Amino acid sequence: MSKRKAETENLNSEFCDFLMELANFEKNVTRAIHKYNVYRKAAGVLAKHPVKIMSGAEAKKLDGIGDKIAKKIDEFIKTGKLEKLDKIHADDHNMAINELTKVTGIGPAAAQKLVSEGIMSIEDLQKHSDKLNHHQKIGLKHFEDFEKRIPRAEMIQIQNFVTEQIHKLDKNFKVKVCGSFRRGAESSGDIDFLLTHQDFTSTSGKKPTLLHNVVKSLEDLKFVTDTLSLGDSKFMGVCRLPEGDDGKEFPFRRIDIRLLPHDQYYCALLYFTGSDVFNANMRQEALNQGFTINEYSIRPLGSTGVPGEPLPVTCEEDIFDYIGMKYREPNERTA
Ligand code: DCP
Ligand code: MG
Ligand code: MN
Repeated sequence: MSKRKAETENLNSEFCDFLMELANFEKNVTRAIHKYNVYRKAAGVLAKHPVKIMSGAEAKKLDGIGDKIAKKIDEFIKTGKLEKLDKIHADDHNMAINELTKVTGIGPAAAQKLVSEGIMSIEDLQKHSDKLNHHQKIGLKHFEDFEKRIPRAEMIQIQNFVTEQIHKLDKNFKVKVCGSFRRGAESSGDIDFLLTHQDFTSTSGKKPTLLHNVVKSLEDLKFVTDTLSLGDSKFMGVCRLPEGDDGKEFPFRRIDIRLLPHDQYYCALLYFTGSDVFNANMRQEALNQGFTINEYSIRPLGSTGVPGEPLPVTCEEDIFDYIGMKYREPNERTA
């Protein structure tokens, strides 16, 4: 329980809120992913900081907070607002793009195109759903439910429901919930399952039926209700728990399931545990140390920058060790 405290008690939430708003603006509107990462990292660092920040100078002492963000913190403390955010809010175009990207399947590029065609709101989108692909249509259909956070208690119910079903199918599956849940979050935006199977290695050939069978059985139970995309190793979809004894219906939830060969399990576990900002920072640190990490492997970079063979990995700690980084527990991987 105490391990999760960092994610629940945030004494700097006011700053985090405006930093996250700026981050989303950079991601969705200006499409400056680097700036997005900088704001997200700063928000993550402040969220974990155990005391309330009283000035920009104080914030600047923290890792990941530079001059520009320190100035914004001072401005916010002094005036209670940010001029940059006021300007963003005053621009309908920006606000519409931000709004449309809340629909799963609508990325920044699609949102900008829709807005340029005059679609300024979710309501407009409903009138023009012919412009959307299958994924986006499902996203729109469940827009309200997908905006709701999933409480940790329900995440545990989903974890147990799915794990039990998969083990009924085949006991040799390993089932792990990753994402924000594994980082200890009190609520999550979706649920991320990572699967591996005893007989499945990266050299044993593709096992296309393994994941398809899992999805099929969850559909048969009426737990999985929609498929957004399904490949041999990745399923994105929609699920809902059966109603409880009190007859109350659960909201529809976004579910992702990935299947990886077990020799790639720990790189996948690290990747899917995130956070996305933590991953970006760790990948950069790996490059600095002459390695390249992705969701499948860690490989040394030769003098020419060409990656070598994947290194042996038997746990997450191994990956941190290779690049000389101190091990971080999942709940410490916010930024
Ligand atoms: N991921 C990543 N880079 C991305 C997207 C995802 O490294 N651009 C990794 C890290 C994430 C994990 O995949 O933690 C799962 O992605 P989610 O979008 O589900 O993010 P979270 O589970 O972290 O948060 P949420 O509670 O919003 O689902
Ligand atoms: Mg998630
Ligand atoms: Mn996800």
